[in-house]
Amino acid sequence: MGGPAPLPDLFASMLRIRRIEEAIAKRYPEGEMRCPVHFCIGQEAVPAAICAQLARTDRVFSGHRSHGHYLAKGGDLRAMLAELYGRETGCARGRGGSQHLIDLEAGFVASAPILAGTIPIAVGAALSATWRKSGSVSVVFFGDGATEEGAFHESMNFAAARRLPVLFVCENNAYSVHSAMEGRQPAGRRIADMAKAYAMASAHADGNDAAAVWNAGAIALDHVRKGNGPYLLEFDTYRWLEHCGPNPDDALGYRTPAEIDAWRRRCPIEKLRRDSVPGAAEERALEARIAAEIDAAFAAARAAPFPDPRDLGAFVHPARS
Ligand SMILES: Cc1ncc(C[n+]2csc(CCOP(=O)(O)OP(=O)(O)O)c2C)c(N)n1
Repeated sequence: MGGPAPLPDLFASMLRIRRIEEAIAKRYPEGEMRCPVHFCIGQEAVPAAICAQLARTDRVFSGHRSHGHYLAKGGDLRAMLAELYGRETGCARGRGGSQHLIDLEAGFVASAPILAGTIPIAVGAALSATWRKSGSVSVVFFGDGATEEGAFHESMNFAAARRLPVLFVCENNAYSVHSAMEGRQPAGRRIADMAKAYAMASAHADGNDAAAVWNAGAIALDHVRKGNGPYLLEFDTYRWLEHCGPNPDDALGYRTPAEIDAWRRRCPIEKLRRDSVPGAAEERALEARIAAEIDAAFAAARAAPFPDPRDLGAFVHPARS
């Protein structure tokens, strides 16, 4: 791995995530997906360009906004959609919904909506990787809001003290639900700079520029893989839709129309399209492939059985006999 960013592959990965989420958003009002859904439309460059540099055996963790991370790490689309539809064939057997994606074969270990909840779990997985000498790294994705949880700081401290192979990836979209960064944190503070408090390496880059994300990720992963300890990456990006749900929320007033417009013009997919990655004919073929994959996955999910109500207590703790 390493080398220059494979822009056509990153474009394909970002476009696939975008089209899958658009299809979910379109069908969500039908009321058949009964779980809350947090979309990452507008934020696709970070999952695509970081996960493209990971081995299958590297382990990824995420939070409530996890579709992009799951898909970019190679998670099974059919199992993800079946999960959103609450079906037995879902990746969490229909018990978890959008916020509890998992695909162990793909190395996507967990997503969970308790803010910052998977950060210490990723650190624990890295500790176990060092004990087992497996050589795998833990990568955990989270938002700016999660950095305001104590678990984030405890995890950073422990990972740094033990020089664990963890890549912390903060997708800073400047909002925690409807609260802007300005109202939550001191002016001018960079999340990446917080790593200094733990003597940890860090960097900050444009999260809507796939090549910039790739390059920052390559440096960070090289550092982690060489046993130099953890690394914190902060990427600026922007959520296009409402915090939770399939609609724009431009009318709510917590974000200005000028800000929303400016970020829409910084679409990570458009950026590569402007740079002619890929050509128009290739893009048409790619769109057709993605559309066919999405149609088949929705059809399979909607045809799949629901879990047997008698199994309601299975797979939860404590298990019912
Ligand atoms: C411990 C905890 N506190 C509060 C919440 C409610 N909550 C869900 S998402 C969220 C904001 C998340 O913001 P951020 O981490 O920046 O991620 P983003 O939604 O912007 O991707 C909050 C406060 C929660 N899920 N868990």
